Order: sequence, then C-alpha cells, then structure tokens
Amino acid sequence: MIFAYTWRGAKNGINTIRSPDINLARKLIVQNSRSRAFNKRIVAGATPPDGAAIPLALYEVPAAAPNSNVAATSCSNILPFSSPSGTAANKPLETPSAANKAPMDGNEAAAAIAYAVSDVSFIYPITPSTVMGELVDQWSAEGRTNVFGNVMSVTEMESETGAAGALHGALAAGSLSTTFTCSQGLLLMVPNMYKIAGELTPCVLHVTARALAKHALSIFGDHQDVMAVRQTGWAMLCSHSVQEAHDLALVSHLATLRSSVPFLHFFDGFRTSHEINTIETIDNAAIKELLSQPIYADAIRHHRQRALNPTHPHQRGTAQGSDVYFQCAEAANPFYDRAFDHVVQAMEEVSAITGRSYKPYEYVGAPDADRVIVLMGSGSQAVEEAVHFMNDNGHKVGVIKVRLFRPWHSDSFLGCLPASVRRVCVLDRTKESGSAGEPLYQQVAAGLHEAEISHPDMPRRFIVGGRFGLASKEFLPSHAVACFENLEQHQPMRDFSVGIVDDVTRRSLPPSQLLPPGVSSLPPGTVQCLFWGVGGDGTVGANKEAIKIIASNTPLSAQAYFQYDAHKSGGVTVSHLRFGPEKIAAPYLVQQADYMAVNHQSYMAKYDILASLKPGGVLVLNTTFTTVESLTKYLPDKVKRQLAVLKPRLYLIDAWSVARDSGLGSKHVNMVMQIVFFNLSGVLPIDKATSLLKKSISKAYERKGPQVVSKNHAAVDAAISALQSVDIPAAWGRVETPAALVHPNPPAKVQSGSRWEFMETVAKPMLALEGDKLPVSVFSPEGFVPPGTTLLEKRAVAAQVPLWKAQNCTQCNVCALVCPHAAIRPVLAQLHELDAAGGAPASFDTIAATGHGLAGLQYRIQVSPYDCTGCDLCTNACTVDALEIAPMENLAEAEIANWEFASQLPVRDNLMDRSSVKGSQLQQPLMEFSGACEGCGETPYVKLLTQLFGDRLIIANATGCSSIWGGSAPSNPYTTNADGYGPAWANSLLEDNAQFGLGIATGTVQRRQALRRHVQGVLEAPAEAAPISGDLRDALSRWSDHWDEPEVANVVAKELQPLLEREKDAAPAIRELYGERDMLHKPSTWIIGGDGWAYDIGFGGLDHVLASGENVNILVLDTELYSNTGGQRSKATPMSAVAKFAAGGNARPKKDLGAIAMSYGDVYVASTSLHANYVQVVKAMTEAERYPGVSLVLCYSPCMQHGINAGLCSAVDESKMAVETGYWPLYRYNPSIKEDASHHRFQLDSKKLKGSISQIFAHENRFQILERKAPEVAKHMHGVMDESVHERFNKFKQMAAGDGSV
Ligand SMILES: Cc1ncc(C[n+]2csc(CCOP(=O)(O)OP(=O)(O)O)c2C)c(N)n1
Ligand code: SF4
Ligand code: SF4
Repeated sequence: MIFAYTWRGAKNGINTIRSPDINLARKLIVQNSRSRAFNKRIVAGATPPDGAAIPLALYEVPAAAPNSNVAATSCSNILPFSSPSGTAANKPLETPSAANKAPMDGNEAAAAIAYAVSDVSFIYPITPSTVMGELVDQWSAEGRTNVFGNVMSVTEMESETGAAGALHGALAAGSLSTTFTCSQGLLLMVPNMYKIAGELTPCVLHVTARALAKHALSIFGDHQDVMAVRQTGWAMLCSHSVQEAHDLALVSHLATLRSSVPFLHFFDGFRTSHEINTIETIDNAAIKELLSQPIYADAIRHHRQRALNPTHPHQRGTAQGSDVYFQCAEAANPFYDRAFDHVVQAMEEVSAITGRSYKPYEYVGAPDADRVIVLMGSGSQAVEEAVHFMNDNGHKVGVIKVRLFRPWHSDSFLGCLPASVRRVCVLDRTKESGSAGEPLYQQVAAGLHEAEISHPDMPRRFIVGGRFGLASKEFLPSHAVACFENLEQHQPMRDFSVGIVDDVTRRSLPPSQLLPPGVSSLPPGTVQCLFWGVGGDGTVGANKEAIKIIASNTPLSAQAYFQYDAHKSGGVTVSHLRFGPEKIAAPYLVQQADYMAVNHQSYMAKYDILASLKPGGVLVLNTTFTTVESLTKYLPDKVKRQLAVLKPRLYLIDAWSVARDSGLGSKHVNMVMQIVFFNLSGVLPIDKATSLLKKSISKAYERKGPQVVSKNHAAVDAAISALQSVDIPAAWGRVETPAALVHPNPPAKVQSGSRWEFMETVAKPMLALEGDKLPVSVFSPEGFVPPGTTLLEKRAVAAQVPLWKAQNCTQCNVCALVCPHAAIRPVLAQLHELDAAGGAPASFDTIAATGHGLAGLQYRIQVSPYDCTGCDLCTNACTVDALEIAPMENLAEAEIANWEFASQLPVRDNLMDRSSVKGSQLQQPLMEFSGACEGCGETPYVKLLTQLFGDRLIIANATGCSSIWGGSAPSNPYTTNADGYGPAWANSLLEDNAQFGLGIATGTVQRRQALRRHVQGVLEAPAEAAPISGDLRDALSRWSDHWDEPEVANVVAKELQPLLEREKDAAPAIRELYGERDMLHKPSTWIIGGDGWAYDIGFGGLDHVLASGENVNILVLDTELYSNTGGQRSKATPMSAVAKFAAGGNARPKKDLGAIAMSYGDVYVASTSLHANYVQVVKAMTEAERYPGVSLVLCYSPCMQHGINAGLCSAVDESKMAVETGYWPLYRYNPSIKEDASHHRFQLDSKKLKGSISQIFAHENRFQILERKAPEVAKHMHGVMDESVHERFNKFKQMAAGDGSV
C-alpha cells in the first residue's frame, strides 16, 4: 500500500510524495510543515486503506520563501535503516492507539515509563533529576501499580553511592530496578556502574544530563556528567525532546532486557527535564502487551533465574589474576555487538505502538547536502530549525541527530551521511580540557577515518569539532547557522566554541550573518509569552498550571520553560510560555514575546525587559503607579522611549493591592497576574479559564489548607476589574524624567582594587541579567572571586522595612543577632561625629549608649532598606516594641542616607567582650546581604560565627543552601574588615566536606609548624646570618612563644607584617619568612553544612573527623530536611513530618547526631537554637572554638520548607516553643571539664519542659499534612514522639547531674 502526501508549493504547484510506510508519511508531513517553502499545505491523497487519518491540521502560512525544493529533498532523505529481520517494522502498523495528549516535563515523561516497568527504585535528590525520584515516591505512596501489577518499592538512600550499591544488590536479587540521577550523583555511581555492566545486568539509569562541579558548581544542563561515565560499559541513549524522554525511556527498558547491557538513558538537564511540552503518552496497556511478547518474558525470566539464590547458588564478584581477567572481559563482546540491533528493534516496537519512528542516528536535511552538523540532545531541534531556514535560503545542509552514543555503530552512522557531504561539524555539549577533541567529535572522526581507510573510493570529508551549550548556555538556531557558515570558510575553525565570546584564546565563532539571534523561525501561529516574576511570588507555579490548562483544554500544543537567578528567594524568575497549532520544538528561550507580564515595577528600571517584547505586543505591568501621570514620573526615560517605539498594548494593575485585599499578603500576586493573562490572551473563554484556574488552585494549594485556597480564589475574582488599559503617550518618546530610584553609589572604600573591578566588569552586568554577553577575558580561569560583592548589590526587595523607635530601645542588640541578612545593625558614634560638621543626616537620631565600656558614646539601630528583605524577624524578636515595620516608600530616602552615614563611622568592636550577645553584635558581620530566603534560619548562625572569629575564619562549606546563599555568582556575601581580613570560604562537594575541612586544618597546621621551626631557626641563628632589627627579633620571639594561641599570636602577627615588609631583604631566611607571613595568623577552621550532609551523605566522613581528635570545628545547620533541593527527607527529619521522598510522612525517628558524637568522649558537642536562647549559642560557639579538639555545634534552623503557619517571621516564637516543649533540646558537652561532684561535662541548657510538642505539630504544615491525610497515623506517631521527648529529657537531666553515661 502507498500513502501519498500532496501539497502546493510556492512556485512549482502541486507536489506529491508517496511512501509505503505510514510512519514515514507522517514524518514527511511534520518535516514539511516546518518548511517556509509553502504558502498553503494540503494533507490529502490516498487515505490509508485501514481508514486511519493522518493527524495534521490545515492552516495558512506566510508568503513563500525563495527555495521550494526543500520539502521534497528533506522528504526523500528520511529513509529508514535496514531493519533487522523479524522486527515489528515488518508487521502492519496500526494507528497510534495510545495517543493520550498531556502536558508534562521531561522528568515526568521519563519517570512515568520507569515506574511502569520497574519494581524497585533507590533514590537520592539532585537537581534537576530529583523530580523523577519525587514522582515515583509519590506514585508509590498512592499505591499506583505498574504494568506487572506491583507497587514500586521506593527507598531513599544516604547518597548516590548508596543508591548505586542498593541498585546493584536489587538487580543481583533478580528485581527490575531503576534509579535517577545526574552530575555529582552520577560520578558517585561510577564504581557500581562498572560492576552492573561487568555482570551484564539489565537495568536503566535515567539521567538529566548536567554540568559538573569544576571551577564552580552548576545545576544546569550539558553532557559533562554522562561523558564522564562513557567508559563504564553502559549503553547510552540520548533523548532530544520531552516526547523522546518518554518514548526512548521505554526503548531503553526494552533494549536492556533484550541485550542484558545496562542502559543510561539521558536527556538535557533543565532544557528537557524541566520543559513542559504537550506530548503523547504511552498507555500502560500497550507497554504490558509489548512486555508480554516471548522475548521479554524470557529476558525477565532469565534475569531472575540467574539471580543470587541459595536453591541454585553461584558466586559472582570474585577476584581474578593476570591469567584470566582479560579473557573474561572480552567474553562480553557479543552482548555489545548485538546491542545495536536490539536498540533498533526496540525503537521499532515503540514506533509500532506510538506511530513515532526513531533511529539511533537520524539525518534531516537536504539529500544532496554539502555540510552537516552532528550532535546529541535538545540542541538538535535548534539545528533542525536552522537547517530548514538555510535550505529555504538556497543552502544545502543537514543535521545528524545522534541518539545512540554507546555502543557506537559506525556503519549505521555513516549510512545516514549523504554521499554529497564534504564538510562535517561535530558539536559536543561538554568540555574535555586538553583533549584532541570532545568525545562525540572523536567518535565521528575515528569512524570516518576508518571508513576512508577501508574504502579508498570514499570521498574525504573535512571534519571539525566544537563546543556549545555548557551549563544550559543558550543554543539558538542562529548559533547553528554560524556553525554552517564556519564550515563554508576556506579554513574552518576547529576546536571552537559557539554561543559565547572567547576573546582570550579566540576560539569562538563569530555571530551568524545569515540569521541574527532573535529572529524567529518558529512555526506560524505560535504565540510566545514572558512572565517576569519575583522568586517566591508563585509566578512559576502559576504558569505551570496555566500551560497545563491550555494544553489540556485546547487543541493547541504548548511549551513552558522557567529561568531562575541565584537567589534562594526574592530573585528574578522568567517564565517562557509558547503555544500554537503545531508541535513546538524550540529548545531555547523566548526571544520576542507577543505577551509580557512584569510582576514587579522595579524590573522596568533594573533590567532591559523590553528588549524581548515584540512590537505591538501586550505588556501588563504590576505597579502601584496606575495613572499615566505617576507612571510618567516613575519610569526611566529609556523605558518610556522604548515603549513609544514598540507601541505595545499596555495594561496596568496594582496586583499587590488585589492580593492583599484578598487576604493573601501582598507578595502573592501570581494568581492575579494569571487570570489577567487568560483574560487578555483569549486563549480560552474567560469563564472557562476562571473555573479551570480555580480548580487548579484547589489542587495545588490543597496541602496548604482550605484558607489558602479560598484566598487565592478571591484574588482571581477580584483581578479583572483592577486591570486598566493605558494609551502610551506619544510624548514618551521625548520627555526627560528623573531616573528611577535604584542603586545608590557604592561607598568610596570599595571603589578600588579587584573587588570593585569585579563588580564593574562582571557582577553588574550579571545582576542586570546580561551575563550572557560577558566575554571570556573578564573571568578568572580558576573560578576564584573576590569577597564582599553583595555590599553593592542592593536588591531592594522589601515592600516594608523596620523603623527604629529610639525611645523604647533597651540596646540589647537582639534585632541584629536574629537578622538573617545583616541588614540591621547597632551603631556607636562619638557625639562630635554626629554634628553637622560630621555630616550626619538630620534624621540620624541617637540615644546615649548604655553598657560597660560604652560610656560617652551615642547608640542607634540602623537598617539598610535596600538590603533588608522585610522578613519581620527583627520586629518580632524585639520584646520592647522598639521596631515597627513600615512601608519602604515612607522611609527609604531618609534611611538610605542614614545607612550610608552609619557605614562610614568607625567600627567600634573593641569596647565590649565579643563573646557576649551584645558585644558580638558590635562586631562587624563578615557575612552580609546573602540571597537566602527572607527569614532564613541558617544565616544568623554563620553571620554570628563571622562576628566571633571572622578575621581568622576558614570555612569548608558543604553543598547545600549554605553554599548557595554563601557564594552564587556574582553574589559573595563573605566580606572583609578594614584590614582586609575576613573569612576564606570554599565549597568542595556535598559528600566530602568533613574530609575537605580536615585537610584544610591539617595542611594549615603543617605549614604553621614549619613556619615556627623556621622562626626559631632565625632567632637562634648568628646575628650575621639573620641581620634583623631588635623590633623584629622581639616580635618574632613573642610570636614563637604564643604561635598557637590566636588571641596573642594574631596580634603579634599583625605587628610583624610591616616589620617583615621593611626587612624582607635582610637575608634569604627573612625573605622566606616574608613569603609565609600569612601563616603567622592562626586561623580557625570551621566545617559547615546542612543536615543532609551531616546526617546522610557526608556522615561517613563526618564520623571520621569526629574520631580524628584534630582541632576542627563543625557547624551543622539543621533544617531537618534537604532544603536546597526542595525539601527531601534526611535522617534529621522528625517522625511524622511530610517531606519530599517521605510523601506518606516520615516513619522513623530523627537520628541523634549529638549522642553519636558524645559517644567518642573527646568531642565538644553543643545543641543550640539561636532564636530560642541567644546567650547559649554565643557561649557554645565560643567554647567550641576554644576547645582544642573536634567540636560539633548543632544549630536548629527554621526553614521556609517547615511551613510555619505564621511564616518564618515568627521563627523566634516557634524556636522558643520547640525548646520549651523539649522538641529541640539545648545542651553543651565539654570534655575539657574535669568531672567531679560539682562540675559536669554535660550541661543541660533547656529549662523545665513547658507545654507539649503537639503545639509544634499544630503550628507547622509539615506535620499538619499528615494530620489531614492520615489522622490516625499522625496521632500514633505524635504519641511516640511525645514519649521519646520526655524520655530524652529525663536522660539529659541525669547526665547533667553527672549520673548518666553519654
Ligand atoms: C553527590 C551529590 N548528590 C546530590 C547533590 C545535590 N544536593 C545539593 S545540596 C543538597 C541538599 C543539601 O541538604 P542539606 O545538607 O540538608 O543542606 P541544606 O540545603 O538544608 O542547607 C543535595 C542533595 C550534590 N550536590 N551532590
Ligand atoms: S526585617 Fe528581616 S531582613 Fe530586615 S532588618 Fe529585620 S530581620 Fe533583617
Ligand atoms: S535553609 Fe530554608 S529558608 Fe534558608 S535559604 Fe534554604 S530554603 Fe531558604
């Protein structure tokens, strides 16, 4: 039978293509539908005899492009590979039976298949693959069955090392097992990957391919991780789109069963894993039918029969010597030789049930192409778009999409390379420094070379390799065109990069001449939208819902992708939405928006937002300036001129007021802006859109309780009437207005040196979201960055900030202690500094300072309005009502001036004992203005640490929230004092932080000991060998006597600096000493990380450090879950709390890390809660630092993931309650205390228990979810917890009395 496809060409009238293959026919239609070569398409011709219709809508497309041959040529090229005999390809194909259209992201698309065909999974969170683990955990908790009728057994492990080990074990036991990971997680699986492959075990690992932590960590997508495991013996299959992530996930599971070779199925992190697209899902019934075929039933039976079993035992994993190991390794060859055919067969089987055909290597483009690009992953869609564009413009080019990377099949790859091709460009999404080319390039080059040797008649091809898209760097069709243009050059550039400007080694390609970035070549009718949100305002969530509503309730295809900046909260989010009549493949950001919503008015001045608005598009601005007059005053001239040129349909709405009036709190404008979008876009009738949006709100906020749902419903109802359309005044193209209030000038003291340079050349463009434009030359090649850049950031995210009421203030400094952002500080001044000559602003009120050592000074509490996040913690912590929260606009001007004045006063940090609460807050915080969430419970501890020991701190920071708010480019919150001293901070990895910190401490001690020996040598040498001054000799001698006592050594070290500077050339020994002078200072090494690190993945290393006896300090920021990856359970999670990976409530009690540490007997241990007991935490940190061995300080850290009903602003009361009820005990265990009748090592700092822990359960959503879902289970667990709290408290009382062992 023949299927025909007929269309009308722009120049050459009616054309018809015939194909005996319905899949091919479909493919042709899709191919042609993308071409610009037709002005009208007709899908007609012979209807398949089985009556199946070819599903494609008819519609008009724009005028013809110059070349109309493209469709025909691309059609005839899509030839299937020769099919292995007896495959499904030879069977009659049916119309897709399981064409269930659904919007989903790549993670869900892959996880749905993994769940359907696996019985067991071991999971561990890592962005961006975490979602797959969360989904299978959730489906398992809901009791969903897979195609075998089983509920998947899902187990969270302590690390990916553990997940891989457990996976290996489950496979050895004969189960069908899977897991999900990427990046560092995948690296931790390498040893077991070798084992699993070595034992020829069927298994699939789904990977959201991601960058690796090298000069910096990045959560974004590229192929560095998968390329780092390409040698492990796993087959590697790459999906290029969300649809493929679904279909090829199934291919992987089928192929592994067929071949016994384990499969790594990967797709691009974020670009595919987090892109929502409308896909056709595969029905479980169809999968079940497939798996019931004898080949799979046999494969599963075989897998089980060869499992470890005492009734038919065998041994595996033995040791082999040089006599047999090699031969055994080669014995597996036939499995790899056959694997390619199995992949082809599995692809054909999946095609048979879906109607979508796949090939391991697929060529798209002109049949007589002279140039091709070869690549893997989502970037291939951008290249395909470029290929159509170029061929429409008279070129002859093509693309080979590589899906199967291992085992590589050269013949098949070469089989799809048109004979006419003379030049090949291989693009790798990875970087292998120092190599002769990246892995895909090497593979293709080797294949071509071998083919040319064995077929001397074969034409020689010129081949070049290049890199693109590292860490999700945008890869546009225009970049692909630039690669084709490069191939056209007489001497094409090799080993190049594309998409960046490399002005150092000049390896980057110049921008395309033919297709400049920003020009859309998307299918006609595609609508593109951008939503600029504020992190935490719900915009991303609302857009996810919106795109699902559109995809599920209209015939349109939809795509959504979300961009975030580095801040944990309050940063910028941009939602990119597309929808249209045709399938949307564009794997890149919206360049020209038809619809743009700006959820915060300040963005209009901060970012070049309008650069991506289409002329005549729709612009909706959330603003308090809702009249043309006020807006005219507010908007910068540049923006007004842009608006005058672009002439958008402009709408204004004060969404904050709508949200506030609906009881939501002004921040949550997401649903207001969403219904406005539905209203203006007309994508659905507004009544229908309203009801669908409300339904989705009910579902999305169910976890947060009915009140939150009804408030959001109210906001939706109130939104439309608050929207107003505004005509853009013609005068906006000309008027001059004062610039909008944005950044004040940076203080003079930071205007020089590398920090200032970094701010100007790197940080400022990045903060303006223009980091993509930065050239290579502005970056330090080792990734090192200067400290203190947040000082200049001035985020201005608070709507309300605290105002000091001097008359009530008791000068306790508690507000400064609890502030997570160091945005409120006590200030001390001499009276004379405050008079007019001193330059004090008129509103800089002060009161006479009280307290020992402060006589004669004036005191003030000063807030920095642009650094404050408005979290309200300080006002809640103030017990005497000396702070009140007030609207920013009322006090910004005066308080900014006051802050700047206060910042120039001398830091008076030597007047009070810094180890008191009040004294600690008179020290300059050397960690300030981080991007942590408003009210974060982690940051105050670290800020306090920097106030106690900041000028001599070295921090080894585990990956986690504290490494993200602690150092996300370009925001570096660790800073320096006037001497230029401050914390030296580094993040190695998540799993190795304790060891990393121990290494720093050991290395430092070793260098200092050597220095001391050297100093002693100088002091003992005859005067002529070391001719130094008496001052230097005296200082060196004092240093040598006290080198290990920081209080003395560091003072002398400072004194020594100018002396050594002056006398460094006195003798070689002095010059050597001079070179090591930074080691005169005794540092304090702190190992910092979250509970996920300390209790789980890093525990092995932590335990080793606890046992080491070395002088290191460990600070555990215990948020009781993995905060940074979105709130998964750790072993610090309390029983009954619902966390991700514990969808049914955590069934196990919290691990007692303090008890484990105390069991060593010589480890200092403190359990603290800063908000609950200010004095105790200062004491604990001071004691821990002084203790000459290992110290462990556990810090109760309220986190936004706890869902405290009254918000994190009430963390002070919440923490006090946690301590009073015994939920979180306060204690210190100090091994340096000699036990006797009146002195005990263990001191219980908690007072008598008050109230019940049920108060905590009633206040925090993490506990309430279970109470709502399974009240009986919750009741039981809460009873168990209550009992154990009392038991523990009684034990502590005994220990504190000296009659309980630790
Ligand atoms: C080997 C490895 N696996 C997973 C991750 C992903 N990851 C980054 S931070 C984090 C959670 C850290 O949680 P926690 O230690 O509790 O710190 P918090 O974010 O709560 O401060 C995880 C799992 C990683 N970076 N490395
Ligand atoms: S409102 Fe929050 S961020 Fe602002 S000063 Fe107070 S504690 Fe600091
Ligand atoms: S620990 Fe919690 S509150 Fe703090 S930054 Fe992380 S997620 Fe936000």
